[in-house]
Parts: sequence; C-alpha cells; structure tokens
Amino acid sequence: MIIENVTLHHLRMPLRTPFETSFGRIDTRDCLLILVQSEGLTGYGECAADRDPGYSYETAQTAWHILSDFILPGLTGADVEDPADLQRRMSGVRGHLMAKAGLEMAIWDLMGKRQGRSLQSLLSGVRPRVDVGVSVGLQESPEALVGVVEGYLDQGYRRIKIKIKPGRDVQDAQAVRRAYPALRLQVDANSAYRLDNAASLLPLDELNLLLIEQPLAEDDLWDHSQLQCQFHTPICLDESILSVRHARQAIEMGACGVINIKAGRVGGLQEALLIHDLCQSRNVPVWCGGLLETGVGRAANLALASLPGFTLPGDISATERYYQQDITEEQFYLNEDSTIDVPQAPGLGVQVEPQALQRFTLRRETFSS
Ligand code: OSB
Ligand code: MG
Repeated sequence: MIIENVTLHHLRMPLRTPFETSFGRIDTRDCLLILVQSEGLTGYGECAADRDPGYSYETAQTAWHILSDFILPGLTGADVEDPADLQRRMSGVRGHLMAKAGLEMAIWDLMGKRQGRSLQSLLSGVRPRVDVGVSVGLQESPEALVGVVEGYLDQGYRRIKIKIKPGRDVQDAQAVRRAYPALRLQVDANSAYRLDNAASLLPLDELNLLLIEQPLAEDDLWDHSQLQCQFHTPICLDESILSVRHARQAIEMGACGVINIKAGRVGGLQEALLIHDLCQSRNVPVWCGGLLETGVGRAANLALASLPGFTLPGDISATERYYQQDITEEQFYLNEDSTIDVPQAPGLGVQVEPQALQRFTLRRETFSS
C-alpha cells in the first residue's frame, strides 16, 4: 500500500459526564485522529494519548511530535505491506506506544478495506457480539456511587468496575456490594497504592470481586507479585503491561491472575494479539480495556474483544455513556444481554462524519512526501 499522505487531527471532545480516577478528573477527552490515504482509500486510526500525562507519559502533543517529526517523514511515499511492516519501520523509535498504535490502527483499517474484510476477520475474532461492562469514576460519596451504579444497571450493564484511591476504596466497594450482592463487580486503582499501604485493601478480598486492577506502580511487577500472595482475588494488570514480554514475566512471577489488554497501551493490535495468544496458552483470562475512545477506537476494541481468549467483559460501553456527539456515523448500542455488536463492514467498519470531525478539531496538518 503506497502511503500517499497522512493527516493528523488533534481532537478535544466533551464527555457527557466528568470522569474521575486516582490520577485526576477530566470533562473533555483529547486524542489524535489519524487519516492515512492510499490508492483511493482512507484508513482511520485513533491515538488514545490524552491531554495530560496521567494514565501514561504520552500526551496528544507528544504523539503529534513523535509522529510528525520522526515517523511520518520516512513513511509518506513508502510502500507499506501490512501492520508488521509498519512496526518494523517504526522500530527505531523507542517507546511512544500510543503514537505507534494509532498509526497501526489506520494501516489495519486500510488493509481491511483493500481486502474487503472486517478487522474482526483480519484478527480472527470469533464472536458476533461481545460482553461488556461500564467503568464508573470516583463519585462524591458511597451513596452517590450506588446511585450511579443503579443508573447503569437500569440501562442493562451486567458488569460494573469502580475506580478506587486511598481513602475511597473499601467503603465504596462495600456499599456497592451491599446494594447488589450478586453483581459482577471489580475495582481499578490506577497505581494509587504502594506495597506498604496496600494492606488497607485486604477487606476487598471478602467482597467476591472479579479482580483488583493495577493497585501498585506501573513499573513494579515485583511488588505486585508480593501483593498477589496476600489476596485470593486475582490482581489484574493494566498500566504495567506494555508488551508480550512484560505479560510473560508478570505471569511467571505470579504478579497477576488476569490481564487487561489495550491495544493503545501496548503499541498496537499486533502486540495485543501476541499477549492474547500467550495468555490463552497459559490459561490466564484477559479482557479488553478502554481509554474513553471515540467510535473509531471503540470499533477496534470490539473487534479485538471478539477473540476467544477474552473471557471477561470489556470496558467497552455504548456511545451514549461517553459522548453526546461522536465523530462516527455509527453509534454503538447496548444489547439487552449486556453485549455490543462487533462491526462487520470492511476494516474498522465505521465512517467518520466530516462535520463532527471539524467541530472537535483543535489542530490539523497533512504530511506528504
Ligand atoms: O484504567 O482502565 C483505565 C479510562 C481512561 C484511562 C484509564 C482507564 C480508563 C477507564 C475507562 O477505566 C474505560 C472505558 O470505558 O473506556
Ligand atoms: Mg485500568
């Protein structure tokens, strides 16, 4: 595929409701939308780096810098065979996995459109719809949290994740558990604890949670292995897993019992597939995490989550949970059985709506050879 030109859009989209985690509160979400033109087709990719370096060190601006100054100059005019070829061409750039993942997504979309195959088919996904849940941010009080959870249960979500941080953990989880004794419930700390204060989380082990996500620092597999010894509930790693190598080491160390796979975090769908395959061979359950993506990134998440090893519900919610107006013509809806349909049209299977794109674009530039 000859890459004729690449256009970057820095987007800022208002969230329907503010989203608060242990690393901060946001009411708008930034990302880069990447359009790759090749032989009469356009591939879309979404780079999930946000405005602030809270979840990851990457930001929309660092991704713009890495793509425009280091990756795109060698790419425009080139003949890129497939995502693996793209990854080889980007291998001289260390890190910046979200920037690379955004571009890789556009190459997958192009390849699917050229071959008339859905991303699901290219990835060997098997399910026509995938089990999903919703990730609920920190609220004012445990009572307010139970109210928000009730609202999502009324909409049909059958798995709830709540965000926790020191001082807002055991009581919040206990309140939700008391209100809903049989709910599929899990918690996510986004690295807010250290091994020496994580003992405060021990009462969580009595709440029959599906998992405890990323309690400790992202660069600390070893301490996660020490913490996992103290809990029956599986620890799930998110921020700590940036590659299939990290995934293998975490499993062999006993640092986790579950892995959250996000293609953006690990440099793209290709690496995500390797982690999926490894975990399947080691009997480690995985699920598809989210980064408040637009319809473009959500389409890719749905295709990925349709692989057989994704045995826990994903953080992939309906469009209306995130945005009043999305950039895709297609909206995603929750089915009555707490699933969302996987797009079936070629590539990602979504169309970007030009007016919506324009409305949310802060900055735009086209790069060609
Ligand atoms: O840790 O999973 C996370 C959102 C932004 C950054 C990190 C995380 C999240 C979520 C929301 O939990 C998942 C989603 O619904 O997209
Ligand atoms: Mg997480």
